[in-house]
Amino acid sequence: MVTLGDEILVYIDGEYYPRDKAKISVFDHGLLYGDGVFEGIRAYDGIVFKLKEHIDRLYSSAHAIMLNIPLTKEEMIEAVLETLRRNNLRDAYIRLVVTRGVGDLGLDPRKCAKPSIIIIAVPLLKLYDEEKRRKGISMIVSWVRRDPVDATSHEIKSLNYLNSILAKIEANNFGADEALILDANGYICEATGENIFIVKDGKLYTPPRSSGALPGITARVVKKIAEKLGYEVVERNITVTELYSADEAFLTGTGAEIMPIREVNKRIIGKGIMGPITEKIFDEFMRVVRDPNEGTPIYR
Ligand code: PXG
Repeated sequence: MVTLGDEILVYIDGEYYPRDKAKISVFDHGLLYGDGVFEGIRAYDGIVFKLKEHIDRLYSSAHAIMLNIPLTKEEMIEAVLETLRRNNLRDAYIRLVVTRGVGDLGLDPRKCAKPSIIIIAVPLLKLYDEEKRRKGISMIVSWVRRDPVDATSHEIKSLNYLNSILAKIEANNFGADEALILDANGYICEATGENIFIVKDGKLYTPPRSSGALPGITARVVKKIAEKLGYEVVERNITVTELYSADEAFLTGTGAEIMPIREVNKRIIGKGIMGPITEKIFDEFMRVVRDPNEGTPIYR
C-alpha cells in the first residue's frame, strides 16, 4: 500500500501539480491500452538508490516498445531529483511513468503525438509490517503463468500488469500475502512484483532470464552481496517441489526489499522464520541502500 501525503506535488510533463489536480487525459493510451513503461524507485536518507540503473531500465523498456521518451536520461534524473526536492523528501518511494500519450480510440500508437511523463514521490511505502519481515510471508502458486519471453514479456517493465494482477487476486482470494508465478514450462518465475531466491545447502538459486522474470535491480544487488559474503549464486530452473524443501527462500524488490517466505501452499519453508543466510544478506542490503556510492544524492 502506498501512503499518499496530503500535500504532495506530482510532476507531469515539466509542471508540478497538487495531488487532486494531477490528472491526464482519458484518451492517453497508457490508460486505454496499458501502453507505456514505468519504474518503482526508492530513496533512503537523501540518496536515490540505484537511480541510474532504474533510468537505464526505463529507457530499455521504452526502446523495446518503440516509445521515444522526450527527455534525455540526464534530464530525467534531474526531474526525479527536483520532484523529491519540491516535496522535501529524503526517504521516499518514487513512481516514474511514461505513457504513450494522447491518441484516438484505435490502438495504433502512431496516433499518439507525444508521450507523457509522470513522477510521483511519496514519503512512505510499507508493503509489509516488521513482524512479516521476521516471520516471512505466505504464498500460493497462481494458476496464471508468466507471459513468456516471446509474448508481452515482463522483461519489459510496461504498464500492462494484468498478468501479475490476476495472480495477486488469486493470492487475495486464498488469504495469502503473495502469489508465486510459474513460467511457461512450469518452473518458478517470480512473484507479482518481486524476484525470488531459494537457499539450499549454503548456495543460492534464482530463476534465469529465460523464465520471463523482470531482471530486478534489487536481485542484482542481492547477488553481489551474497557473492561478497562468500555464497555461490546459481541461475537455473527451479521446481515448486525444490522450493518446498528449500532451507530458506526470499523475495527481492524495490518495494518489498528483502522479504522471507514462510510458507508456500501451506508447506512451511525451512524453519518458517527468516533464515540465517537471508538475515545476513538483509542486514548488508539495509547498509548498502544508504551507501552514497550506490545511489544519487537528492540534495547537493
Ligand atoms: N518482478 C516484477 C514483475 C516487478 O514488477 C520486480 C520483479 C523487482 O524489481 P526491482 O528492480 O524493483 O528489484 C518488479 C518491480 C508493487 C510494485 O506495487 C512492484 C514493482 C514495481 C512497482 C510496484 O508491488 N516491482
